Amino acid sequence: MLDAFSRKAVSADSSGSFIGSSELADLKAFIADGNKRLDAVNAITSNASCMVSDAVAGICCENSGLTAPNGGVYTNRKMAACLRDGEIVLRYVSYALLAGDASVLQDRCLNGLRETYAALGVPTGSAARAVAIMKAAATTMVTNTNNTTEPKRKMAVTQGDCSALSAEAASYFDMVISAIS
Ligand SMILES: CCC1=C(C)/C(=C/C2=NC(=C\c3[nH]c(/C=C4\NC(=O)[C@H](C)[C@H]4CC)c(C)c3CCC(=O)O)/C(CCC(=O)O)=C2C)NC1=O
Repeated sequence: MLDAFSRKAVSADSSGSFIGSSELADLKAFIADGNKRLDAVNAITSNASCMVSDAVAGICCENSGLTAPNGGVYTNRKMAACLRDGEIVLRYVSYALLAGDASVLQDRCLNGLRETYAALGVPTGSAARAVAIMKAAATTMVTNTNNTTEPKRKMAVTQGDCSALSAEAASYFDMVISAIS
């Protein structure tokens, strides 16, 4: 598993070069935005169960076949597995956002997931849609612009521009979607 710092060392090593000034500037920016990043991770993790249940409810509303006999979440066992998978994905996205690097998500969550889903007959289109709903929710949580649920979900944080962190979080959700699609 890599983070923003070890990633720079590994890529410099692969070209046999020292860490250059542009890499150091990137890392300075990473440190300067550290508190924002922690707030962004907190925004996601404090709302995780709401985001997961909302996303799974969403796919079930959009596609009634999922809860019908032989559907993807038909039986409590499969519904429980689906909710758990949503939580796993969100947890690994939050780890990647904390580290500023996707390797933990890629290596420990997404590696082989497409094959697992194919073997079990988990409908990947619906799974990707659930991830897309979580992405929409998470990006509004990170920018603190969420107004689709109770207003109390807005967090008391120092005002600032979190658009870059929101875009970074979005890119991790996109990796999940492309890994299973
Ligand atoms: C380390 C990270 C990690 C991941 C990512 C993971 C995923 C994962 N999801 C599974 C199952 C599953 N995943 C789902 C998920 C869904 N079904 C749907 O229709 C929805 C679209 C979707 C929810 C959004 C379902 C229903 C199963 C059970 C399938 C079955 O047993 O028939 C399984 C098979 C074993 C089990 O049932 O527990 C694995 C390994 N496990 C891990 O340890």
